[in-house]
Amino acid sequence: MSRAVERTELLQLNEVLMLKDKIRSIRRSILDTVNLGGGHLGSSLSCLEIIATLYFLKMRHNPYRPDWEDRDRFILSKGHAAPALYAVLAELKYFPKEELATLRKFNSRLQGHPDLRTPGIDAPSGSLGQGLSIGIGMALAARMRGKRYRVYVLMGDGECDEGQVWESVMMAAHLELKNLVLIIDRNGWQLDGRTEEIKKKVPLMGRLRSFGWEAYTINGHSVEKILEALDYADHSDLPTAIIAHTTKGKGISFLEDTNQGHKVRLDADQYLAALKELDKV
Ligand SMILES: Cc1ncc(C[n+]2csc(CCOP(=O)(O)OP(=O)(O)O)c2C)c(N)n1
Repeated sequence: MSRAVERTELLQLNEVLMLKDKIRSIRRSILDTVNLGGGHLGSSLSCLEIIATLYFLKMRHNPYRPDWEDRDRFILSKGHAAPALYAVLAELKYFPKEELATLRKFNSRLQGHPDLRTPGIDAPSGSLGQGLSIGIGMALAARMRGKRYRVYVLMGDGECDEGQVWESVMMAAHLELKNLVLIIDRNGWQLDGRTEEIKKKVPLMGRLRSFGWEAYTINGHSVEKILEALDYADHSDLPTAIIAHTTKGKGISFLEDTNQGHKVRLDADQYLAALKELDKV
């Protein structure tokens, strides 16, 4: 192995370690934000590593120029996980961290679901099922304008029940949008219960492949695996779907893999217990 390769690998290892540290403090910041303003705690905690890896290690973007034309685009199609996205954007200085305390307040730029008024938000979302369609438009625009930017869409597994998702899955394959990456937060829960009890999603990967996508499954809490999958997608000739297996409520034992944290504000004892645990994740 050449020295240059060794150095690149070392640098990446360093970046991954630093990001894991950051994720630990961002998880606490999400807890505090939701504790003050309310919101979807469990749904935010399940996708934090995905959003953080994209913004810190993968996407080309510039917090000082949120509307830079050549930036990679991110669409949080499961818009109710906005607290996770806001916490990452604040860490990157898209807006002051103190603003997180205004979540869901009147006149705040940080509403319960992403809004274009917020620096760093590329698309409004919240009505489930629409993000991939928006992503297709952006990816197609990049191709038509000869731009190199890539488009990342994060969707919930319950969200896959929306018919529009499958129309857009078909369209992206038809258009061979290789600059489009869909990440599915496969936490196994949706609003009314376990995904497989509400409407079977398995075989999710097989379905996506049969629609003409590149698709694979990863551990959605492993920064290394997320990064590897995203890097792999750079070389695909097809649109890519990454099914990221995650745990709803990750990091707070009494919320983990339950739906209790779907939308919750913890009481004082729970909040303190959660804080203690998050320091250990
Ligand atoms: C079109 C639409 N219908 C219903 C809702 C209400 N809703 C908010 S979160 C949610 C569950 C989503 O489940 P999933 O996509 O699995 O996300 P998770 O919170 O489990 O990560 C629903 C139905 C919505 N936001 N949009």
